[in-house]
Amino acid sequence: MELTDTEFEQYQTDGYLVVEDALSPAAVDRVKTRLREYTHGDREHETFESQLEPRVERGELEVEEEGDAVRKFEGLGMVEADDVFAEVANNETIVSVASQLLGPNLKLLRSAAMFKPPEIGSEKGYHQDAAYYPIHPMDHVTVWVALDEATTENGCMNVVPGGHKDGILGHEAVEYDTDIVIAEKDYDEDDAIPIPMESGSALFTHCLVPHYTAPNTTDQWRRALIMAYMRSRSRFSKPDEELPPWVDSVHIQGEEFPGCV
Ligand SMILES: O=C(O)CCC(=O)C(=O)O
Repeated sequence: MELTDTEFEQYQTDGYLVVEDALSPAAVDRVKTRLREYTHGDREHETFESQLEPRVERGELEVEEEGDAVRKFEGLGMVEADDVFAEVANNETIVSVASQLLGPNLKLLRSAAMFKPPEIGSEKGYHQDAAYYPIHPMDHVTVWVALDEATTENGCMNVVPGGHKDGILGHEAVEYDTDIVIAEKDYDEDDAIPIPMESGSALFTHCLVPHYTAPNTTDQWRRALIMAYMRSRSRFSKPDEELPPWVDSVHIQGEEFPGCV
C-alpha cells in the first residue's frame, strides 16, 4: 500500500491518518473470535496482562461473567505467543504504511486490545502515547485498528490535529498506575475531532498527538486492537533503572542495531 503525497502530508501536518480496509472482514473476525476465546472461553493467557473496567474492579458494578467487564489486554506477549495477533502485527498494509512513516527498520513497541464493553465501557482520558514510552526519537506510531464500527456513541477515537507539534506534556496517573492523563493542557479540548471508523480500518497516530475515547453508551461492543511501531534505531531516553517494565520490543522488519530498545 503506497501512501499518496496528500496522505503523507496529512500525517506530517495533523499527526494522524486513517487507512481504510487495512484488515479484511475475515481477519477482523479471526481477531474477535480469538479475543472472545480469551475473555469468555477456555483459552488461557500467561504472556500478557488483562485489566477490568475500574467500576467492576472496585466492586461498584456487577457483571454476569468477568469476561463482560474486560477493559484491555496489554503486552507484547500477545504477539509473541498468539498467531492471530502476530498476523495483525505483521499485516502487509499496516507494516507498509508504518515503514513509509518511520523508515524500513521497524520494531513493535506495544500490542494491546481495547474492549470498551457495552454500556459499562469507560472513557480513556486525554493522553499522549509518548508519555508511556521513554524512547528517542519521540516519533513512534500507534496503529489503532477498529474491530467494530467505532462511533461517537460507542467511544471512537478523538484526536487533537497537529497536537504532536507541541511536544510532550505533563501527565498524571488515574485509576490504574498504567493509566495516565494529560495534567498540563496545552490545547483546547474543542480542538479535538472525533474519528468515526468502519471495522477493519486503521488509525495511524503520531505518539505525541493528544487523544481520548468517550464511554460506550450503546449496547454493542467497541473493540480495537493496538499495535505501535518504532524505528529499530530507537533508544531509551532514561537510565535502565527508571524504565517502566512494559518497555520492550519485537522485531518486525529490516535491520536491528546494538544498544537500541
Ligand atoms: O481504545 C481506546 O479506548 C483508547 C486506547 C488508547 O488511546 C490507548 O490505550 O493508548
